[in-house]
Amino acid sequence: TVSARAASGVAEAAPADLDAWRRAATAAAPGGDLSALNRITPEGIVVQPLYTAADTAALPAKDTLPGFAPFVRGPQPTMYTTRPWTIRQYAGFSTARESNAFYREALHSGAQGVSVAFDLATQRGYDSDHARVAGEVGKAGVAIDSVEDMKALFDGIALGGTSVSMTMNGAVLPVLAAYVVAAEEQGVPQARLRGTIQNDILKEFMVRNTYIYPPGPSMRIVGDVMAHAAAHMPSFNSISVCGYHLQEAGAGPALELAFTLANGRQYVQTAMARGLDVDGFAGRLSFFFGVGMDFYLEIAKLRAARLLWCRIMRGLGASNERSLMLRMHCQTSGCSLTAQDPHNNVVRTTIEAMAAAFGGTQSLHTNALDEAIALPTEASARIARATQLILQEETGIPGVIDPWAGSHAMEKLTHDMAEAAWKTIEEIDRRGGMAAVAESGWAKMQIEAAALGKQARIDSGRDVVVGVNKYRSPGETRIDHRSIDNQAVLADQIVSLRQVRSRRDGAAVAATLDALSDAARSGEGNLLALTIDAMRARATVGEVSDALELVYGRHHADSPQVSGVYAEAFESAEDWEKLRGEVLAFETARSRLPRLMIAKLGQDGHDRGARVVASAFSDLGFEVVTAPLFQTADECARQAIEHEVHAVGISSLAAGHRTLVPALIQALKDLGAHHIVVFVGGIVPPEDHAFLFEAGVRGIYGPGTSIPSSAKDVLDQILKTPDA
Ligand code: 2CP
Repeated sequence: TVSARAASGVAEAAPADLDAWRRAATAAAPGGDLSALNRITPEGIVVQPLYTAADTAALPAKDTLPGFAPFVRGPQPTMYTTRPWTIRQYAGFSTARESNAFYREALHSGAQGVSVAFDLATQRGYDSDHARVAGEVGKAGVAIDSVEDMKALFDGIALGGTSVSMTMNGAVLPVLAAYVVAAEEQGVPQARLRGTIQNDILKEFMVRNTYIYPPGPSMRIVGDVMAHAAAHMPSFNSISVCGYHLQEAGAGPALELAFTLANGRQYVQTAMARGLDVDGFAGRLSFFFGVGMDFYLEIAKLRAARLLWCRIMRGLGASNERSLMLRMHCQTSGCSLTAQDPHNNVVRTTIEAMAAAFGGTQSLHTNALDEAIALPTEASARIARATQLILQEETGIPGVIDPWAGSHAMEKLTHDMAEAAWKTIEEIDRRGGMAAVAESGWAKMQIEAAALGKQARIDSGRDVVVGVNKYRSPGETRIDHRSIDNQAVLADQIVSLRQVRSRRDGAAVAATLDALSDAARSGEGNLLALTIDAMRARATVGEVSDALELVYGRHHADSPQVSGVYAEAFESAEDWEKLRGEVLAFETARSRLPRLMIAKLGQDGHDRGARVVASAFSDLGFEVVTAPLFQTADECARQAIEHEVHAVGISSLAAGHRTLVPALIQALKDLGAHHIVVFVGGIVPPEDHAFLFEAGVRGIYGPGTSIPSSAKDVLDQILKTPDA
């Protein structure tokens, strides 16, 4: 009988008969086609419905141990069993004093490290009192102008004991130097500093856009930071090579992995070309990945990252174990969060955090549930932190090292992910290496094409986002959010800048800044060491940036737009044709196609949304002009008029909309262009909608809005407005 067989265990122990399973599964598969049960990811990775020993028999790296090369199972032999990952929440807003209070409370309540978010003015190397940044000071991060601000930021936080991560790239020199001097004045020498500086400029040129100088000088700066840290800051990670932003910009996991590792390799080669011994600095390279909702593939990605980095570093002649070992920070995916039904974001973040822990991360940021809407509140930040504390202290997850090891599915997916990424790395090599493909725009185009495909799959319902394109809630869930009084922060910063400038020895500051410009010009000396001198003398972030800009200039990017990808991936022919028909009807009514300018204002360089919208609108038949980044409202208004557009779409992701959008509408009016329709997309809290509509905005399209529906609305709004 069945029960007798079960009791004896005979049936359970019988060898797997794969052919019998295939026959049974084929009979059950739709249309009798077993391959219909495979999922093929947009990157071409096949996810099978079942994995067996047959899938893993030939895999080379399936039976390794943690703490030993190639480190697939983690960099430490004991992993979380002796020390869990670091709970490190990225935060910062308003003034240094307010951010300091937030960090102290977080550390008191379970956070284990600090991660500083700087405002866009600081990231782009402007002092708070610069005319270009008035709307952004203290908004999406903390405003730091000088060592005095940095000292206030870490007041009461022992810099020798707490590891601090700083997300700084373009203005890495003055910010890291201010940190070194603030620590020095706390009595902590450079040699004892623990922490990480992002210092990953290549991905800035690819997606994040907070570069300041052109690529060549920017790479010298990266190299100078690495060289200085290798010589004087042995416990400090001099770079955090980022995949996170690539994923946020639209890259799938294999593309994120390939570009990140290739960027990392480029930095190693740059440092080696300057004569640094690879094993002298490589142990302090660190990585940073995004973790999205594709659970198995995200775990596989993190395991594959370590495997490939070990291969790459051996190829570069590294021999020290530490140099071969990839250590990473992870952040749950911001772009997987939704403004609709925001409480669902806690679930998404928990699943992503589990993937990061199963993938063996060293440090983790979990997003707060309101991050698709605004900066986290105290309450949402607390839930985000607790998500990690619960995983660490209630679930037992940290008690088993790399528990997915030996799973046929996970080992095969790790292998397939590594292979897919490796193919792209080989393609990069054929195209002249990472610096070349970052500079030519090829890398950016690959990411953008992936983003457009994803957007079209969501807009046409093929990729499900619960509460957004399926199971939408009939009502709207309102939640509290944090808002920053930007004018008050600005006033504070202006006072402290005045104090700093009035108390210092002006001639001494000028001498240090001249020395910096000279070193930039001659190529001699270490720019970080010289900047530490300047910041110690109380130069400001803006002055150091100016001293270098004098020699290097400011970089202006110009990247071509992807076309046709959105149209190709959009799957609802009926909706598509309907909208195309309306665009053509518009052309008949107005004797020309609808023309739009898609722009970003101020220092907000997060342009993924803007570029996706521009490309998709263009596929829909609009004429689209993409404005250059970093414009003032006046500059943007003039361009809109020059290009004779019907409408300007502003993409705002850094909370500058309350200041910058009304300024644009005013500038258009002042120039007599009342007829140009202004709409806004991006992160705009519901509380700000009435304010913007009153200022004259005609449409607001938040995260989750389908592009065809916003396009239809824009067309209607233009038609309601008399033409110029
Ligand atoms: C750890 N240690 C152990 C073990 N685990 N020792 C023995 N057994 C173990 N099981 C040791 C480590 O070797 C290390 O000492 C120390 O404990 C700390 O551990 P860690 O693993 O190095 O952790 P960490 O100090 O937290 O550092 C983690 C990273 C670091 C990843 C290496 O670079 C980091 O914190 N990165 C964070 C980056 C970040 O926050 N980015 C924010 C981006 P030793 O050091 O002596 O070996 S937000 C960006 C936003 C989105 C934006 O850009 O806009």
